[in-house]
Amino acid sequence: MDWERDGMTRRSALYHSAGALALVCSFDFDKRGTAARGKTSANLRSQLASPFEPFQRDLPIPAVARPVRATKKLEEYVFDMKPGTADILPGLQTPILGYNGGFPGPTIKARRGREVQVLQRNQSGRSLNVHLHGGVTLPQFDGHPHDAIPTGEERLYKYPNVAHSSTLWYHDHAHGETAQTLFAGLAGFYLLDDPDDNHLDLPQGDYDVPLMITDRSFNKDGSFRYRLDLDRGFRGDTILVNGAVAPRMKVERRLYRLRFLNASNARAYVLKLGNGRDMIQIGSDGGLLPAPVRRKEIPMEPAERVDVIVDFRQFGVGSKVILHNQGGEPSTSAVMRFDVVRGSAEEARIPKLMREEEELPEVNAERSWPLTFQGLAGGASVWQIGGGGFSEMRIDCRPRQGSTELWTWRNLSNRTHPMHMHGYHFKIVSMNGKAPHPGDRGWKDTVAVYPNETVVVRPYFDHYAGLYVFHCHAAEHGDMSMMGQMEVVA
Ligand SMILES: [Cu+2]
Repeated sequence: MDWERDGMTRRSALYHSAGALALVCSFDFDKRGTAARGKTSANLRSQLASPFEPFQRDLPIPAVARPVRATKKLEEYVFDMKPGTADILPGLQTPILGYNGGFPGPTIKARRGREVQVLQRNQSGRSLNVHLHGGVTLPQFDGHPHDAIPTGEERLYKYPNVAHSSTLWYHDHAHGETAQTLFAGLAGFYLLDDPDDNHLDLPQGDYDVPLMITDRSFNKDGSFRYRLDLDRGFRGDTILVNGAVAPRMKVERRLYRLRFLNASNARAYVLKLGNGRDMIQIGSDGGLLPAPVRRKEIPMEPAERVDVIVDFRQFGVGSKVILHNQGGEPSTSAVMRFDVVRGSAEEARIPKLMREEEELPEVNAERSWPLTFQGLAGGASVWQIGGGGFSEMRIDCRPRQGSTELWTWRNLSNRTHPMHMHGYHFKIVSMNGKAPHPGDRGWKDTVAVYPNETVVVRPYFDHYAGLYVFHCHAAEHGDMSMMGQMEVVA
């Protein structure tokens, strides 16, 4: 199936791409569309089309949060975690749980060297907490699963922003309930910028675009439909980018920085642009790579981030460039579309070198962690790390602050586990005996351990000492109960 329409007219491309997609919808929308016709005749055509057809809506960009107070050294924010509604399907309101009642939450733009404090007020009706994913924070601000904010109460989180520039995100981490709260909408971007990177002339402003990719299913009334699948994790039949069904985005013929985040519960994506045009990867979880890496396909497990530059000068005005999910079913194979609408003057460039390789301290310990699906007495099964499920009573290891270690994830199951470490970053040493892809050689906080494979990583326990968790970021796996604790000792 050829969805790529480089150089074709907009009209024919629109018809072609819409017709080519066999969409598996979770319910029949024609009835509701017919009923709604009388109400909004102005938008008749979009009412008649299935709301699950891709490229009908413009890409929303999550609002940038405004600090309530800001100095050179500190920015303060106040967020309310509360129920709200999202405009995802035409004519329907989708109930969500969100930061300030929105999905995605507001984007925090932070600067290296300037602290951010977020007062999180929990008005959700349930216990929550907040984890800044990829953040380097003291343990009391990390969102340990048992460190909850009861509903009606608030908590001040302090983020020192001592790490390099990187695409982070914040989300709920309530013990055993993250699959539900993440699914309900509690996720937002946190973009950490380092003024020292300004000389790289990367695309900025409107040309620096955060893209939160999630999957959902819907009930007839427009609400999210969740079905627990402890084995595979939740997999929806509809792709949302920044909360819109496979949207379209008008772009100019110039360089764009696209910051991909997989904020799905458990779905992995393999991103491919058009017929396989290059995306120039510049960053991963822990920030900028040493040098750009050209990629035609980018696999993304839950919680991973990949920053790319796309050069839209290679496409003519009028081109429609689809971002595909190579790993998807028919209804989840289109992620979004870029519509090239006009030329533009270029201010950015593709840098040759971005970041120096750090020298690491010697390896201080080696640890091996089998990942298993374990049957329990009574017939239930749980996911485990190192032969145990999560217990706040157990500390699985005590690395020394300032050291590096070698951790071997041995996946003895037939599901992929995106293994995530709080508080620190690691380098991937090998993936099933092979050197990692150049795009995976930067600092990481989440790594895919594929079924029956082995991944060796080298965490660097720099910055703060204290108690942090590490876990599988397939949310259903982490909840039940693929999570361990490490206490980094000074
Ligand atoms: Cu897992």
